[in-house]
Amino acid sequence: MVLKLYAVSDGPPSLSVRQALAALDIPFELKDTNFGAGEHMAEEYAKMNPQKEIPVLDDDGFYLSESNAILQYLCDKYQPQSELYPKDPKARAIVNHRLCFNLSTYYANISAYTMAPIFFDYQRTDLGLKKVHIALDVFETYLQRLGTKYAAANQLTIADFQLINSTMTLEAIDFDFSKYQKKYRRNCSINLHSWYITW
Ligand SMILES: N[C@@H](CCC(=O)N[C@@H](CS)C(=O)NCC(=O)O)C(=O)O
Repeated sequence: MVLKLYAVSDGPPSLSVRQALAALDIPFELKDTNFGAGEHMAEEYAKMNPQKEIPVLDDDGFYLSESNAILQYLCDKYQPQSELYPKDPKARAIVNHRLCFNLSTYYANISAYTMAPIFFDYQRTDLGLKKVHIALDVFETYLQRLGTKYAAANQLTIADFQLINSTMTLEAIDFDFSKYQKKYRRNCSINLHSWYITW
């Protein structure tokens, strides 16, 4: 049975999974989930994901949420040789680290500033902006220390999907990136463009 992905258009975690599916060349059925209409709050949806969050992957009745877990599962099950999720323990640990960093800090700090005020009753505050800069400074440090072309390696990995989509939400509000190096965002944009347009 073909994989089903419950996704919301423009939601960074949903976009990451769609980019990975396209990059790994895995056929899937897109189940467009209407966030505005609260489709993810329905009882039926909660049976797939009690957290009531989007995305959810349905692999023939095996339901998986949390986009990091979905990305890892797709690589492990469908393209185990893919360099998007390297096998070497250290290389994989760096990818896993960047995925955790995105979930705990980078996306958390950025989305609270960029997305929460659009969808919920939150304000953009100086403290929120400070937290965005903390996240960007730490990410910049990781990029400089590792010295690779992408966030976790010299090739694109699943961590880049998450990190670049978090960053993209700042671009959407015309955030001033002049303090930060452009190289990483430029490298990712070139690579991701072809996958964006295949959707
Ligand atoms: N940690 C989750 C976060 C997913 C997430 O935040 N999804 C948003 C849409 S972009 C959502 O479903 N939010 C529901 C809500 O806040 O009620 C993941 O990575 O999959």
